Amino acid sequence: MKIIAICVVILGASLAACNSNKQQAPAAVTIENKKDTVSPGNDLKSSASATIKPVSTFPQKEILNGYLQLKNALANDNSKEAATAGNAIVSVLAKVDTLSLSQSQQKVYADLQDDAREHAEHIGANPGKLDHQREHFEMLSKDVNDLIKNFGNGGQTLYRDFCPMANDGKGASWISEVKEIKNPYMGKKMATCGSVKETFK
Ligand SMILES: [Cu+2]
Repeated sequence: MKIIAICVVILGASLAACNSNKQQAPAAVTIENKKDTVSPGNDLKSSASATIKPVSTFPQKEILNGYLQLKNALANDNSKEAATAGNAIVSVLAKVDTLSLSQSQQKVYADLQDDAREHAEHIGANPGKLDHQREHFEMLSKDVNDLIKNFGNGGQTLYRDFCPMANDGKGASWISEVKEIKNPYMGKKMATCGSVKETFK
């Protein structure tokens, strides 16, 4: 009981001191979280395995929803809907609260957030240009793959598909929520080109 009470006090204090004490607030919260979930004495090893667990405050499901909407729009050759989904991803990325993430997750997210946002922005800004959108989608898909490996699959089974013909014959991956191949790079003209390479359960 006492620990919980202290925890609440620290959390309250850090919220109140949000502006003046940005550096210390997240550290205090992190320490309390570790006390609750990890036995004392465990260090890097335990926090590394903990990063696989989804973070409730990270909008992973919303990011994935936007991405899958984009993927399906491209598979249907619907450039306008792809742009809408790209803009939706930009909005979700903008509201990620990085201070709520563990240190290792902050690092992962810091490495890809600018890149992912840029690709989503270009997709959003180019309705009518499917080829251009698909170029950015190829790079955004790599970021989403990294996000899944670090923040989980958002509670749904996902597949990493690969088409050797995409990306000018260099091959390209995408993430799908269905096992059936619906190729977002080739669109309707070659919808079933590709195969499942990895499953995220
Ligand atoms: Cu562009």
